Amino acid sequence: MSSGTETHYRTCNICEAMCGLAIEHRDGQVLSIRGDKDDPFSKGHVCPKAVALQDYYTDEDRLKTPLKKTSDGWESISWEQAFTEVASRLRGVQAEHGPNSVGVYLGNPNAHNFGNALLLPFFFKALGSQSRFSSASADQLPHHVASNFMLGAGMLIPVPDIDRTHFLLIIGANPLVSNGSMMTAAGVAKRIQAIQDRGGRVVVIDPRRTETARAATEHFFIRPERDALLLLAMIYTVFEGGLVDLGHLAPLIEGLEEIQRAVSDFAPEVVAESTGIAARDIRRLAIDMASADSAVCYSRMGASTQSFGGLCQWLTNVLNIVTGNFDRPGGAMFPEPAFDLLQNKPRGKRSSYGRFQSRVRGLPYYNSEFPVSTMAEEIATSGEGQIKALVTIAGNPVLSSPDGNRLAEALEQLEFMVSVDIYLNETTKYADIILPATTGLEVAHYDVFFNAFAVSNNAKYSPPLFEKSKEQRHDWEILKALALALTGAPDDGTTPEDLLDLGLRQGQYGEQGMSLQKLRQNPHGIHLGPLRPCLEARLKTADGKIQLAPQLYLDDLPRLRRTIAEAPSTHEEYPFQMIGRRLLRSHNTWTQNSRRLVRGKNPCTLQLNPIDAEAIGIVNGEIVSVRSRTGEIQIEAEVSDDLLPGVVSIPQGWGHNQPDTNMNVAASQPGVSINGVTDPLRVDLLTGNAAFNGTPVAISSL
Ligand SMILES: Nc1nc2c(c(=O)[nH]1)N[C@H]1C(S)=C(S)[C@@H](COP(=O)(O)OP(=O)(O)OC[C@H]3O[C@@H](n4cnc5c(=O)[nH]c(N)nc54)[C@H](O)[C@@H]3O)O[C@H]1N2
Ligand SMILES: Nc1nc2c(c(=O)[nH]1)N[C@H]1C(S)=C(S)[C@@H](COP(=O)(O)OP(=O)(O)OC[C@H]3O[C@@H](n4cnc5c(=O)[nH]c(N)nc54)[C@H](O)[C@@H]3O)O[C@H]1N2
Ligand code: SF4
Ligand SMILES: [Mo]
Repeated sequence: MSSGTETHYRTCNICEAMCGLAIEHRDGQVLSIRGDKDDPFSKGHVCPKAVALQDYYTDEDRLKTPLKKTSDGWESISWEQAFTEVASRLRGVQAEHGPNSVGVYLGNPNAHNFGNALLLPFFFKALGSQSRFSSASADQLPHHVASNFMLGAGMLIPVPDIDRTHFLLIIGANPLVSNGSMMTAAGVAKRIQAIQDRGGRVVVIDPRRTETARAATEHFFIRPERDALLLLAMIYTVFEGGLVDLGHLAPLIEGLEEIQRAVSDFAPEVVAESTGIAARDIRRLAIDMASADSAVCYSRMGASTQSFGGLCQWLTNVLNIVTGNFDRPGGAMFPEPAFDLLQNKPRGKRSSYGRFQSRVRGLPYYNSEFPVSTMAEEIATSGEGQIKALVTIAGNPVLSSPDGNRLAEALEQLEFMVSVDIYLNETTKYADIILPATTGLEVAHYDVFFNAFAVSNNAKYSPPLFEKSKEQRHDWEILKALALALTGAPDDGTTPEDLLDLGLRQGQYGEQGMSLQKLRQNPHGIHLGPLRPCLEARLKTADGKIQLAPQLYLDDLPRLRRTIAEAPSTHEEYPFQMIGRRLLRSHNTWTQNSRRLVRGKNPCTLQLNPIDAEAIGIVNGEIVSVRSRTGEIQIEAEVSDDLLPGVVSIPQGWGHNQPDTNMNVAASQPGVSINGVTDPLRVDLLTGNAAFNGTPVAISSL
């Protein structure tokens, strides 16, 4: 190492995997970014996106000072002016149209920034609006609703104990590319290989032969949105074979008989044709899972962002429970994080599911939010309670939410919009004021959420590598300044570090000396041990029981049962079913402004099976039209037998070709937005989650 070169250790904040990084730097410049082999959790794993963190730091397109839209274009204004104007405009709208006329949309990076997580409550309290939305309802909402009703807390999430299991059943997730979600497990590929090396099995259920499917022991194609049927038939088989084994949780389980009754209509023979999986395979899967030394079913985006996302996540838990694999090593387990979001949550206080219905379409409110699928109509539909102003915080819903074009039209109707973001992009271009935040290497980091989904217990704090410049503000500073400007309250000086330290000291490792100072002394992070059975102590239901059969799930079964008789696609006009996919070299909509990540061949293609391509006369590489009820996009076709016939796949997070945006690198490989053809009317009616998967589309040559 040459003189003056230092190594900084931190956790990557891009995705959920919590990879430890070792960053060599000198004189304010990054020399290299590698996996930190001494990080006890990630053990040196990284993906190609980690290296791009330096690009966002140096990115010339990134905004640094507040911008105000004027008739002559964007004008730089001072922070003081920005905060005063934003507060007075928001209060003005509320004074005229009521407190709920200001909407807020939170995007995914909020979950990767502890300053946002800890300061947002102050901002919300100051604003006093119930019109809140987030990307959670285009993502993992069904997981939270299932935990809320079964375990008493939406944040009490079962996580696959991937490092000890003997049988991993993956439904609708592609962790080899996504690096795991609601399963924080840096280096998933190695962990999946290790299951097979120790004589265990990995089975993937997916309409596409994914990267994960290729690495698994076995893969079954399934028709989109039929996973709940498969799960019911597996649970049926467990009862049929007398294989129910509740293990140590037996005294805590309520509702076993109701489950047995509920699954009695769903024998494997009944669902085989509909799912596309043979009855004997379904039986074998269920029996193998029930008789494995330990086993766990893990279902994710493919099983959540679909019309039966709520049922899928409930039934995933039920399957893990009835096979004796809940809260047990090798099964679905519960992390005990050092900063515990459930620390002060009393028993018997479930979240406010359905306390309100959305104004226009009556979708359920959950955890103080309405589903994002209803945001555009709540802005565009006049009447009492209409949203007239919007705050977006680290979100790009024009590209990320269903029918983004319709949302863009709605944004144009707003009286006022403000965005806290790092770019002038497809969403923030509609704002009147953009408040740019620091990001990545300029920010301190601690994972308050992903430690709660991690496959072992760990804690790690990363200070900023580079000090932000004087003109810049952190997200949390912006949120706090807005809260103070809205209320006129004085600043009491609270920082996210103060709140983090308090939580660490009050948490379950506090007595053993856990604190922010201790984490500062351990820059690689501290391992706190493997997951342990702990559910009985962590349960938050009023009676301390696990509710296996909450009524609202039983009531949703007839809606699912009706699909058994339906053909795979019931739309003559739109005969294909579209699903999404993720790409290793991009994260959602925002990482594409790194040149090293968007080099090479266009990855944003429509994949379709050769049988389908031939039937409609499409050749590989051709630009084709994809049409749905909501719109049309044009995209390059990639013919591949990885897709089930009748199903087509398009990546999410693309479409950086809009005028008036300034992500110039991203524009060199723009791709197209899948959400130009997704449909906000397609939701899981139980949770309100967006049903991206299975969108009916038509494909044709241009
Ligand atoms: N069709 C389809 N749509 C999908 C999905 C899908 O699979 N298919 N996936 C869904 C999922 S899982 C998700 S999570 C959502 C994501 O939806 P969003 O959260 O709306 O989208 P992101 O691309 O994560 O947007 C991040 C925004 O934050 C900004 N940003 C990045 N870092 C920072 C920061 O440090 N501070 C601030 N203030 N801003 C920052 C970026 O510039 C960008 O504008 O998309 C959903 N949409
Ligand atoms: N590289 C990269 N990593 C990421 C992200 C990224 O954009 N890029 N985004 C991050 C975010 S925000 C999230 S939420 C996670 C998501 O992490 P994952 O859940 O692993 O995400 P996907 O890769 O979208 O996997 C969904 C899978 O479901 C399949 N599928 C679609 N419809 C169905 C269906 O009806 N049934 C079944 N069984 N399968 C179906 C798809 O083919 C796909 O393989 O990834 C995170 N990690
Ligand atoms: S897998 Fe996720 S956390 Fe790890 S380096 Fe890649 S983007 Fe960062
Ligand atoms: Mo997500």
